[in-house]
Amino acid sequence: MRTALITGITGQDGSHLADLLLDKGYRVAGIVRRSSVDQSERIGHLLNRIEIHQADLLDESSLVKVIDRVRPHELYNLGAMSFVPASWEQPVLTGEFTALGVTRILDAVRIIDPNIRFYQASSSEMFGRVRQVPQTETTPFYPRSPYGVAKAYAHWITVNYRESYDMHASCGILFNHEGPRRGREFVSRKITDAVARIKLGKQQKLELGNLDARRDWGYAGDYVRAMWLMLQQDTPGDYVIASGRQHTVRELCELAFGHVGLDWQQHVVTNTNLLRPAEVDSLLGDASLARETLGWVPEVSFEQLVSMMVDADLVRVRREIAQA
Ligand code: NAP
Ligand code: F7E
Repeated sequence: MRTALITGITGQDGSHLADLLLDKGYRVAGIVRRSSVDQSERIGHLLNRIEIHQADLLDESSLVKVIDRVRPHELYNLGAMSFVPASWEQPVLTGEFTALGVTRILDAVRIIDPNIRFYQASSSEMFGRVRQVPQTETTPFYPRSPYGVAKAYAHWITVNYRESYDMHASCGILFNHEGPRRGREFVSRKITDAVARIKLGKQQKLELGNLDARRDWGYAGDYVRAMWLMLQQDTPGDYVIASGRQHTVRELCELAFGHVGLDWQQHVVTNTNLLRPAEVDSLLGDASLARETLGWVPEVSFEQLVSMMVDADLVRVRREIAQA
């Protein structure tokens, strides 16, 4: 039986990846940082099938102990401070979690067993003010937030450990991916949650920032499959994972409100406080390498993704109303 260890298992991607690996017959262990409250909202359905270990990306000795205890064949490093606006509020902490945390975990792997296959969650935010359209594995980075800068460091330290210590370490340069488990502060979920609440009479208006931003959005369930595929290859590598289609935030609003028969323009108001100090205006990925080498193709379209998210939020908000 193969064993996988996941950091960030309580997050959107961690929960989807745990679902996928359990389906494939893996023993799945997850790292959670200590908290005084329950963090298992997304993995509640898995708690009797996975192992949970406490450790923190800020504390290398805790990582060494858990890796030694679990002895995984594959380690997926998904833990990070992942909300871009928060990275301006806490730039140093973002660097500690999202950048140096990766050195700590790579070093823990090197110490315990350098044969463990390692996945690093790199991000399209590294492309920032884009140097090429569409973006590929060779497009130069120009990050536009402390988060993007931290991810660029994390990406290169992973490449460096691969080259220095001959480790099977791969980076997935994932473009935005969403789903019903997405955190509610991210724009897709903020919109679909508001659509459900407005439709059911619990909210009137939705405040957003930059409606012109363009993103290449996909479904998280499709994207975690790419992570797994990278670690099944004989040789490690870096892959862009993207849908190859781009939409504005405005189009996302139109589609989500339209799905329940509402006119987005009646409900959305812009608030300049939600604009970022430096914006990533436009991202569009070219996943040809992943398609050709990994055989990866996304299955859920943007339209299906938005409908899926609105429908899930409608079910949840209806349930909350019934329980109130
Ligand atoms: P998410 O929902 O925000 O989950 C982040 C996870 O990291 C949570 O489980 C969180 O645990 C954990 N974490 C944060 N700080 C930690 C620490 N100090 N020690 C241990 N764990 C810590 O993010 P996601 O959307 O699943 O994304 C997964 C990874 O992919 C992240 O690295 C993100 O930056 C990257 N990424 C995401 C996207 C995307 O569009 N979703 C695209 C490219 C790259 P708590 O529950 O304790 O907060
Ligand atoms: O913003 C605009 C905002 O916060 C998308 C993370 O998973 O993907 C994510 O980062 C766009 C931006 O995601 C609001 O200005 C407008 O242009 O959903 P988001 P993100 O910043 O692209 C990358 C790939 C990651 O790696 C990150 O971890 O939407 N926008 N109005 C807004 N965004 C938010 N959050 N809230 C608004 O009200």
